[in-house]
Amino acid sequence: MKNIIISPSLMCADLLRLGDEIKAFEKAGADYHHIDVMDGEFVPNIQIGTATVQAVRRVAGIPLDIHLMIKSPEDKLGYFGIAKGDAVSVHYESTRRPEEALTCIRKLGASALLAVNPETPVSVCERFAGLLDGILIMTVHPGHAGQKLIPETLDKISEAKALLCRFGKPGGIVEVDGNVSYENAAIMKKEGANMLVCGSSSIFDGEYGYAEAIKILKGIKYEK
Ligand code: S6P
Ligand code: MG
Repeated sequence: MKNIIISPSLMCADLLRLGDEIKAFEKAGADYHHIDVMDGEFVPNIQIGTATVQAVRRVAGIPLDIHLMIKSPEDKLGYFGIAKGDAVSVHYESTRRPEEALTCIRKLGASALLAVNPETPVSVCERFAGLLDGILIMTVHPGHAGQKLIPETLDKISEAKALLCRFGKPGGIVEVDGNVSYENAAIMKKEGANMLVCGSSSIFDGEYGYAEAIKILKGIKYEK
């Protein structure tokens, strides 16, 4: 069975109990903590600041998956305490200097991902393929949890996988973010996604406990 990486979105967690939530995700089998950073400019919303990212780091026993939805991320990477083993995504649409951002992320020992908005073709990643450890496909518009999947984005998952293979990275990360429900996750995995951001559509919907939810998303048979 393929190894599916699970990254719960902290933005959807109970923020007043964040330390407990972090421990609960880890106990349940999460692989990363997904942290959405929004600057109110690249996206209208403002979320999860640098002090919180560093506080999460202090208690986290697994790496961070930092999704930067901020303008000119290359100028701000130093604020996040990026560490070896993390995954860090910068948006193609947010910067004129993606090479600089990706190079800096890799120098810090993290995996560098280029994120693409629903209307951005995957082909924009080709120019930067040599610097990429993966691609993040936004399956909703960045900025808010609780949105509906944009079906046209599903084809982009297999395109991202094919692009990474073409550039000699068959094990590269193909991350999907947005309305990753149990049903949509099955389709996304078939298309080639190997990293799932889990939010209000799955592990936080209250249908299962975190451990059961993660087992289902990973494709491990779960019997109630
Ligand atoms: C959205 C953000 C996401 C959300 C996640 C929420 O801009 O990047 O990471 O937190 O998608 O999940 P859901 O299931 O509510 O779409
Ligand atoms: Mg995200």
